[in-house]
Amino acid sequence: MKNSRFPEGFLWGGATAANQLEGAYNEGGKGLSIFDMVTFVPKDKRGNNIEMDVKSEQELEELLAGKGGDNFPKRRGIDFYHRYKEDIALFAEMGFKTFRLSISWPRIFPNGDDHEPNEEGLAFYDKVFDELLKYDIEPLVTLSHYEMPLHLVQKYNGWTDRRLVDFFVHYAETVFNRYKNKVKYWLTFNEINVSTFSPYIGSGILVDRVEHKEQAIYQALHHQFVASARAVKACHEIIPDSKIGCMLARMEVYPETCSPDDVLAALEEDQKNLFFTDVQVRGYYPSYMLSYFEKNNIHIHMLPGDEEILLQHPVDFLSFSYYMSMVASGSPDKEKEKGNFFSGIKNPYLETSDWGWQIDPKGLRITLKKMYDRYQVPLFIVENGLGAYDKVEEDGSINDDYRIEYLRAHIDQMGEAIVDGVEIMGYTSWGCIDLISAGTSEMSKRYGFIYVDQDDYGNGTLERRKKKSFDWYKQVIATNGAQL
Ligand code: P53
Repeated sequence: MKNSRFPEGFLWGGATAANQLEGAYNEGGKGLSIFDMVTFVPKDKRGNNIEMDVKSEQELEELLAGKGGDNFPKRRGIDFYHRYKEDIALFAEMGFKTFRLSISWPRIFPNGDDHEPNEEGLAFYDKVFDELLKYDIEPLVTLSHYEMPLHLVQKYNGWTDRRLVDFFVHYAETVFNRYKNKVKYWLTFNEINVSTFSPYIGSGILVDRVEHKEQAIYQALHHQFVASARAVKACHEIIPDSKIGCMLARMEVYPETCSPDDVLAALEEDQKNLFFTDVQVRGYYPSYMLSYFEKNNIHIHMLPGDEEILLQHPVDFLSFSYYMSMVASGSPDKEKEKGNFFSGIKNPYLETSDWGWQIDPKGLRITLKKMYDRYQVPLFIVENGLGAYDKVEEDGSINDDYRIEYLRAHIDQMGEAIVDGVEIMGYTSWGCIDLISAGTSEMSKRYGFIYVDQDDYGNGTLERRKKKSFDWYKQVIATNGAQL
């Protein structure tokens, strides 16, 4: 299309994660993953939006003994494990150029510290990748998306233990070697910054086992940075024509007012978010973070060679999720209103989703421009979308105009950012098929172009049904974003 703002070969598609999609949690030799232990908590019993952490040894023991609840939605997912052919055919019908999925680490190494991989797990992803390639859909594969083997939590307290680096690199090399002719686009750790607010899901840490929580989190992150850089190195060696990126939950932060105090608070919030990409793209720890560590009595233990590996093997591109923006205030005792996911301050210029996420399409353009200025590497939006309640009408249709509106506005701003000079590789909308929510384990928080008949308790036929947004997105891709 001549009038498109998007470059030729732009990678349009959808994004998912194994733990929210596959189900079959105990089939094909798979070991338990951390998210297999997270139960559904009904809305009226939830403190806030994030209920995904297992916090203590005792809590984990109870869950394993079957005493901590019986609704584990991520164990069932949406049964992609058995229905991937049907689902991929629907993605192909929409014209997907790429499909983002994760490999479930415990399908390949059930305990995480095993020496030999599980052939049945490897064979499953061979079939999935072959199916995608049959339709010319490029797989975009996340190595670790909140689904590390549970055994690594039990035995090592997750990424706090340096030995995880070797286990992860062995896993990464195994899948690079196996899929080197099928997969060219890779991501290391999904939303690597998630550990700072969810240490169990981000790093496999049971917080009751550590004395200094922040110390443990940042030490675990150091191990992940090193593991990620070594994976980058291995990926380039094993698959020379590959591209491998990092992945950040991008939190664009605005000052509440133009008061310098608020501006400074917003800047410092932003630095805490950009720290992760500073390390992974620039290749070294930024001075503001070293200062933060010093002030908070955090000491990162590094081995000789760690700094070199970070510097020598930065990522090829930067990918991120974008759902909302946030507001920071410099006055600590100010009453914070509820309504924002993390900081609690409401932006009066924005509307919120049914889950209180503040919808901000222009924030996407701002964030794209800011990150491209800072890093000068290609960007990839690998998650964006609207979690909403959908209604199936009597005639079977699902009229998700609100979703179309959300995506249209964001894609439009992405187009404007390209016109502004930002280099963007692609866009994969989150949860292109309805799946289990990461944050709340709900099925009823839906993101898809494809409806899946299942409720929060696992009732339903699992039948797939196109929503109104299905045909809309199909036309977006067909016109390379010219017709929104
Ligand atoms: P759900 C928090 C903030 C932003 C993104 O989230 C987040 C989270 C964690 O909930 O996670 C990403 O399902 C994540 C996906 C997740 C998606 O956003 O809670 O990478 O796994 O499903 C949406 O609505």
